[in-house]
Amino acid sequence: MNICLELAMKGRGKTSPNPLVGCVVLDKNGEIISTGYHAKYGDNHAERDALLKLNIGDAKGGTLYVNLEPCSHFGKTPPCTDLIIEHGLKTVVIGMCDPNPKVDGVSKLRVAGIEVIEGVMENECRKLNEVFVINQKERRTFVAIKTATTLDGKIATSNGSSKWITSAPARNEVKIIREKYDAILTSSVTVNSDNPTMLHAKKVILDRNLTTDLSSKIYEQGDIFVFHSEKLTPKRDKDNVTYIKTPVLDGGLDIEFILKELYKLGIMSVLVESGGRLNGAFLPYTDKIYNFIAPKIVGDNSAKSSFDYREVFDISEAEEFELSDVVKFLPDILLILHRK
Ligand code: AOF
Ligand code: ZN
Repeated sequence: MNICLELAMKGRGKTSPNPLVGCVVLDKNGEIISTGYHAKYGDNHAERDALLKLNIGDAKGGTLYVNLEPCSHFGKTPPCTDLIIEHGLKTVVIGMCDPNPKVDGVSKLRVAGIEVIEGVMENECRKLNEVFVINQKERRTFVAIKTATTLDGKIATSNGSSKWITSAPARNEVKIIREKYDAILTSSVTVNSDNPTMLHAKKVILDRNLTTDLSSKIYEQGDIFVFHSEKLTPKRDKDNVTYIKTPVLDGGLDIEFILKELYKLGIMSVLVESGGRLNGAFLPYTDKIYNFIAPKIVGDNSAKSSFDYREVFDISEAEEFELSDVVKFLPDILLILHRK
């Protein structure tokens, strides 16, 4: 199953809205005779990729490992269960059930007389496909926030100086994290104050009053979706920019409306990279937080905080997250947290 997960990861950033899947086939003597993975959306499923490399008979009496329950429906490709049955496998070992309601591969395999072992390394498998699980079960975009702070939770000084809080290894990791998300999202405040490049295929900018300059670096590349107040009509056009009129709620753009639009646009996961206000606005909808921490202290209460959106008097009102992982990118660390 570990090999399945490693193979599955090769498809990272290329399979959305589909899952990351890897597959290993063993013959009846327990020798690995083939492997496969889902390389990109629309390509063969992992099981098909692995089995098509074999002749019928090679895997007879063998075992197939896959991190996700094999599909039993006709989608872009025919059901993987049919191919598994045709190859005469004796056992199928599955990491996790497919949350896609169209899929009932386990029963189909069992009816065909194949032994099915479920839930092997289930936690690791669920973690790998956390975006797919939320998309399938809740029919919404997975939301993550990335922030980089000092020890005292600051993302900039009071006058906006922030380059750089974290060092090169952490900043390089941010590029790797971005690749896992269908889109990155930021605000007009960040674009206007930091003029970031944010290389990505899809970028979302929340720009209520259309104050960002089309000559900003962020507009140079990628498909860009600008959400702005429905009261305004954009005057300037650029080929890679789509404008979306958005209702305004309590002085800010309606985040629920934006998330629904992103889902309709096929953006299955989004990484929010912005300041304290927008981070706060997205917090109620956030599944995951990446918090880089540099071993530095600003020590100024007027410096900008990573979350700054409300007044709180009782500590019990604090938003709670669960720590999933801690990784060193020395001299900094990365905390990965999930909603409790
Ligand atoms: C994948 N790759 O390796 C496996 C998948 O309509 P389709 O053909 O794109 O099928 C997509 C569904 O197939 C997907 O939602 C998931 O439930 C199931 N398994 N999908 O893209 C794979 N094994
Ligand atoms: Zn399949």
